[in-house]
Amino acid sequence: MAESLETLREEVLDRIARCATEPEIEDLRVEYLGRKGRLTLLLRGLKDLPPEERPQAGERLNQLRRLAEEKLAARLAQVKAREKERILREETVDITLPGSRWERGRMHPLTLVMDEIIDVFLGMGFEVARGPDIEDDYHNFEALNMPKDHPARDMQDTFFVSQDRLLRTHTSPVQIRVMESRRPPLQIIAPGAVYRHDDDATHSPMFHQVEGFMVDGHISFADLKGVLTHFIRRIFRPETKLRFRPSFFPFTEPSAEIDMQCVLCGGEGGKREGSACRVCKGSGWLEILGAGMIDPQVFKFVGYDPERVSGFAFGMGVERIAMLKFGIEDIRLFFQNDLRFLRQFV
Ligand code: 2NM
Repeated sequence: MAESLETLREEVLDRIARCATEPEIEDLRVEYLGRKGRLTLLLRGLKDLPPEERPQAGERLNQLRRLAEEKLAARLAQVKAREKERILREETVDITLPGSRWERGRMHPLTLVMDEIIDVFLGMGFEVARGPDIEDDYHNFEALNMPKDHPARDMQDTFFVSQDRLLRTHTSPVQIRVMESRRPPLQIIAPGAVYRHDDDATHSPMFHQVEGFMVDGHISFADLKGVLTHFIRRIFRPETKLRFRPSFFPFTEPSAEIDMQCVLCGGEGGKREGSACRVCKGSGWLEILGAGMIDPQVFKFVGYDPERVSGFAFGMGVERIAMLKFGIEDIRLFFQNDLRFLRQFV
């Protein structure tokens, strides 16, 4: 007994000393000191010894048990302390390292131009109105004096969502909705995305318009000219000249297309010098706006008396203005999200 206890003592101390992790220590504790542990069983087996041997054997077993408990606790503390040191050593943060840069984003060129356009009209007392991208036939066509069989409907290559629902082909339906719900005097612009089945270097199936109108008792074509001339001269050069050409829209009468002097050649055209201007193809003029006096039929649709009110309306493509302002030749660049393109605008 004495000899085997000595062997056991050496074995326990040796195994404790070789424990390197908390789970190993716990396993060892269970193996020797648990309910069915080897030392526990030996203590329980004391009763089988001759009575005269029990006190001494009991004393020695208890000593060994206390020793094992002490050594396990000491080893546990040591392993924990080492682990803490390792964490402190390996998981330190070097606060003197340079930080990682935050990429600074930029405004999209269309957003820049859109905001600029809106600002000029806010400066003239216009309000901004918005409406749904998905419209019904009535607001997109019917109330704008384009009945089902109207040839002007063919001019629009419409994306239909269902029989009666479509992606708006212009923002004019916003103006209809404003006039339906409010009375003159009104000065409103409707900026937003519009959709047409069209896709090449100057046409995108989704693009942006700003349309607007002014309605009151005595609004004239002179008001139209004044507002749009001021607008163009704020967006482009202050001396820019405009040209009003007769045109046709179903929702305005009379209607006009408005040209401005070319942003590149300033109206020179360059034909006489032998090479036509790249931007205006030598004419000296660029088509930039459509406009007109709101047709009495449109007023009837929204419940206004055409005898008592008059107004003008206009529309423009934001991409076209941005392309002229920045000298961009392909509309698709706006939507490809190539950072080399997007980074060029402040
Ligand atoms: C244009 C050209 C001419 C226009 C008309 C209306 C409305 F709803 F008031 F009748 N909104 N926008 C209009 C008129 C739009 O875009 C080239």
